[in-house]
Amino acid sequence: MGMLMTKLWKLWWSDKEHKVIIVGLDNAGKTTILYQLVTGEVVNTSPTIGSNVEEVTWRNIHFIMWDIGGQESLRTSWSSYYSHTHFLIAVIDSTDRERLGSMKKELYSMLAHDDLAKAAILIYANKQDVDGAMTAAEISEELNLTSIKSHRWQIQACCALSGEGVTAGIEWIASNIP
Ligand code: G3D
Repeated sequence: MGMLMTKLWKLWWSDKEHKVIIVGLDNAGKTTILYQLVTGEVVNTSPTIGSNVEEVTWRNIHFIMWDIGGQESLRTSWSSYYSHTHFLIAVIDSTDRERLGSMKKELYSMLAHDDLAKAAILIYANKQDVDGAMTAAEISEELNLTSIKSHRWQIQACCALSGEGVTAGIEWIASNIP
């Protein structure tokens, strides 16, 4: 009976749509990652004003992905996207040492938000192709990720231009669907 319930539960979940929001500072690579997932290709991007939304199907799992503009003036509106979010993807430009502190502040403010209390967090350390980029381990340390006990989280090094590492992140998300 237990096994049957588990199978039925998984079937029900695979039929559901899972809301994912993609956040990060402007220029981090959010839109490039989104369209890498949708089309498997790099598309020309321009700064996101408001949001882009796409449906992504990954191994029969349906995701609705919101890519939210990251310019400073738009960050105050991020919380209006939070309700019913299952997964939060935070994209970091690993070459942008100067603004990692700003991203840390945004990350911890998101973790404290009630609407994200149950969301699992995937952090992409993007732009790993660029010489001198911070490694995922460096970013993890700077962001003090090991202190996060309230949420499931994962950091994944990636290059949105080639797609390297992007799939591994989505696999982590898929494996964290209850
Ligand atoms: P955003 O949606 O977070 O604002 P975009 O960021 O997806 O628009 O990307 C911003 C710029 O970073 C784009 O360059 C994009 O091609 C580049 N970029 C995204 N991911 C990577 C990556 O992994 N490596 C490198 N080298 N560049 C990346 P442009 O020149 O179009 O502004």
